[in-house]
Amino acid sequence: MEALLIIDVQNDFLPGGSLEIKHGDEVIPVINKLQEHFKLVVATQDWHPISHKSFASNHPGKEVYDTTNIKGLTQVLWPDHCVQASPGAALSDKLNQHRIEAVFRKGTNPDIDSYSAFFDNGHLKSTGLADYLRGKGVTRIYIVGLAGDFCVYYSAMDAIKEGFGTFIIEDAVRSVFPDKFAAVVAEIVKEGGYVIQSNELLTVA
Ligand code: VGL
Ligand code: ZN
Repeated sequence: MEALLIIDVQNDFLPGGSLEIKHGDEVIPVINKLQEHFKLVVATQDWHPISHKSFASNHPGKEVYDTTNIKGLTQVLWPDHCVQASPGAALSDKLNQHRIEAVFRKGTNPDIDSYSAFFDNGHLKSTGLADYLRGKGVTRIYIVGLAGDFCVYYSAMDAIKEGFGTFIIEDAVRSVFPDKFAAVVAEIVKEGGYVIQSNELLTVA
């Protein structure tokens, strides 16, 4: 059984959003098409309290994109984004949401960031996603969305560690720092995952 995992297609990560990813909106039509190919579609939402420690605004004297140390982990400091229940945190209304069976929220603990759909960055707490997918008989996960060099990357690494066949659909992903994505691809492949293009799934059977 296969599942499509849609990462963080939220207004704040799209053009015009507070943490906009260049060309982020281009993934949406591809993802909408891909959804038709999957029996199970699941999504994530970055969902931060306003006091979240990943926000530069909560570190006086620090600037956006500076780094700091949180619980022994290097933390990039972001603009305020995906504040719980704000319009920026909503999934894009261009994304077809009718087939999304469950939405897993992450980044709710103000003291630690959570790039992966499965665990926070310190692996302190599970979101429950791995057990949810196993409970539905899923063995292969296809990952799409934003951002390729953060939440997609960390989710793929955890999916591999959790024992799922793990595929990133490259043309349905955009990155905060696009130049970093080649290294992400190399790392995913090195760990046993796959990086494919949407047409490998969508070509007529
Ligand atoms: C993300 C930076 C901060 C992501 C979330 O969805 O990739 N990036 N929070
Ligand atoms: Zn975030």
